[in-house]
Amino acid sequence: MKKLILIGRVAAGKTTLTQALRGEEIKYFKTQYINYLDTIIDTPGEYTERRETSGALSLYSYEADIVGLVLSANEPYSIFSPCLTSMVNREVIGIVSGIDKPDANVERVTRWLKLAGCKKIFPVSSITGEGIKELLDYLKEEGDE
Ligand SMILES: Nc1nc2c(ncn2[C@@H]2O[C@H](COP(=O)(O)OP(=O)(O)OP(=O)(O)O)[C@@H](O)[C@H]2O)c(=O)[nH]1
Ligand SMILES: [Mg+2]
Repeated sequence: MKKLILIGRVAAGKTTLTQALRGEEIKYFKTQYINYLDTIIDTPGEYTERRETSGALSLYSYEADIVGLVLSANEPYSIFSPCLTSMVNREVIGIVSGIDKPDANVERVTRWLKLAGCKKIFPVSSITGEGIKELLDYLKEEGDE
């Protein structure tokens, strides 16, 4: 599987998505530091939110094949600035998380991720499992089962 780094604000759903992609039990786990797993790099939301640490994430992205910008479907605004993807020389995909939420607005969040520069968008719910297979298929490499 291609290595994916997940970037997004606190509570965007990165760790829950990591568990869903890995077929693990879904349980709350606060990310306190960069969790470097075999196929996924899960980052703490504070790294994205704080100016002092957000630059480090572009350096970490060089250790991944694909960068995933995670934005929850019920976000009232986007923390990803327009054309942000030009900061890294990796493919950057947009992940709309929590599409099962009652106040989800997938269309609006998709627009924000496209504005940030993401060409491909994956709407997912780590709780219902919707969209997880599509994302896994995208990350699949030859020889993966
Ligand atoms: N309804 C719903 N809730 C979700 C989904 N994904 C995550 N959540 C909830 O959102 C909360 C935060 O999820 P996390 O996965 O811990 O968020 P995170 O982005 O890893 O947050 P940090 O580790 O703080 O950066 C948890 O209570 C999850 O249960 C989803 O797809 N649907
Ligand atoms: Mg987390």
